[in-house]
Amino acid sequence: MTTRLAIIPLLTLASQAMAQAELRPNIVYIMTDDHTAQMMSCYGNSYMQTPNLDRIAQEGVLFRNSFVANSLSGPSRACMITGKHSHKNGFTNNEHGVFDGSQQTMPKLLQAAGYQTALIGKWHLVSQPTGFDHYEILHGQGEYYNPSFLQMDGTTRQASGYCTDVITDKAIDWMEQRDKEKPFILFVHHKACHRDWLPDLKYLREFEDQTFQKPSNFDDTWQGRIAAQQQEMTIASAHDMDLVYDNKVYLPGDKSRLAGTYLAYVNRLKPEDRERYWAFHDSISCDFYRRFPEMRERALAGELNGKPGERTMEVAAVTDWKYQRYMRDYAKVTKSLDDNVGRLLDYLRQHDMLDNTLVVYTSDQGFYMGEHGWFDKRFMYEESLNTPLVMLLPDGYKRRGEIGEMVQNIDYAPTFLEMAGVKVPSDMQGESLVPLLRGEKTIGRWRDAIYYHFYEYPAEHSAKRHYGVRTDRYKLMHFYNDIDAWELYDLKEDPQEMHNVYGDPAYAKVQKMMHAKLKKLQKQYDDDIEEQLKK
Ligand code: SGN
Ligand code: CA
Repeated sequence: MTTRLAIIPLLTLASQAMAQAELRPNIVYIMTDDHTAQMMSCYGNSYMQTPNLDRIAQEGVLFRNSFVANSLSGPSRACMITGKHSHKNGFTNNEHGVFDGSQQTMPKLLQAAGYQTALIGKWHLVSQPTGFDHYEILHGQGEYYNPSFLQMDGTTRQASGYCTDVITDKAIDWMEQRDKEKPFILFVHHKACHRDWLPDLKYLREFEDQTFQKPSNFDDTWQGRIAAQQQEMTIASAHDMDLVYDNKVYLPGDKSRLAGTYLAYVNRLKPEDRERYWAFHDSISCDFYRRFPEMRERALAGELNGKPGERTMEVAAVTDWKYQRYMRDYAKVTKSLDDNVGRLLDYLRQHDMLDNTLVVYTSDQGFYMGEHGWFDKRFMYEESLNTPLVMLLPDGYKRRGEIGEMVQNIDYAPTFLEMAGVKVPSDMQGESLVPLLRGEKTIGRWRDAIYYHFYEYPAEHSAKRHYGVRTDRYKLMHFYNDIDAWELYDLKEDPQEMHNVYGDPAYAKVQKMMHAKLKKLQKQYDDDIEEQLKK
């Protein structure tokens, strides 16, 4: 009798524990590089169709106001795995940092809680990954063609194929051989759609008949915005957007700032593939030289620029041509990405895993597709502050459709931890998205502003250092270091951020309110930049 009585509670406890373990969802986290919402049809854009990403949004949730804390690869990744802003996780920029892998991270906490943890693809944090049972990572930015992967044993192995396919294959292989009794988190980090947008050869001819419509602020002259005037990320500039490397206009012997890098990437193709590559791109190069015979030398030397408003007809025509090439290449690369997201979803569906798996699709930041005349990111203006975020939710999370609350990439770590039943450490700065995913009412309880800080200057593209605050309607930014310039935008009246209203008496109250919000967030997140600037 006593024995039976003792056994019952034990059994109950065991089954409770099993039920708990079963509730812990798997997490498939797909993060791309430089993929922007303007190039996703589920965000309502018509440049291209992304049916597989749309599937996620239609069956799950789409975050309309999703932002990064620092619009650059390494820093964004560090924010994501630590749940902390850059000044706290220590990885503020790509060029001078090494991520301190001894610090607390979300993968480590999940691993300690019994999750299997794996990472495939771009890492970009310089130090070796910590907290992963398995990893295979690209070196730095990685390569599109036959990419090399650093293995856990320190050796490098070159894979055969197109990077986006290879990363997906490796992700699926890992899921096949994992311990099926345990929950897992799998980080699938693509190189696509990062510069220099080298497409899969099967898509060389895709989008070639499409003419992309330039954004209406393509010819922005950056009035009232000093940092914008001084950047080096303009499509029109042959120095910033290299005719050879970026636009793939190359005839044997051509030299440009980045021609060597371009050839090294293309030469990774196997000889027969290289032939296919050149056969197509020779026709593009010939098209350029037929149209603009006079411009060749200046373009290759990076001298073709023409500030907005001062562009000759010819420079404007070259710029339009470059824009079409840029958009087509980016779209081709993105098409492979969408296909491969479809492959992963199919795998999860075929293995009946979707009920118990959170699938996240996001990017390390947004990107300019010609807005303000630009490519690249870095600035706190909308297109690069935003990052796409769509999720398929496991059972028990009933929210569907669009979510309007402002969320940030520092929120992912607390979200995954809470879903896994792991206590969120109090020093994490992000907020768990779980209440939003459960469909709970958050009115008056969700954040009303986000904080941003970008550090990588002086550096490529010359985007000045800046920090700022954004609410649902306004944005205040301060550019510092070798300038001292404030900008304020009314996003309702001026969604394209063309009119800096800082100092405009009509916005005096808003300005004061936004300064107060900025101070509050800097205090909350413990960023003492303003103190440092006073010294
Ligand atoms: C490289 C690119 C830049 C890009 C940075 C950061 N230049 O340096 O255009 O801004 O990466 O990108 S390239 O000549 O090497 O292509 S990030 O997404 O990794 O932060
Ligand atoms: Ca990036």
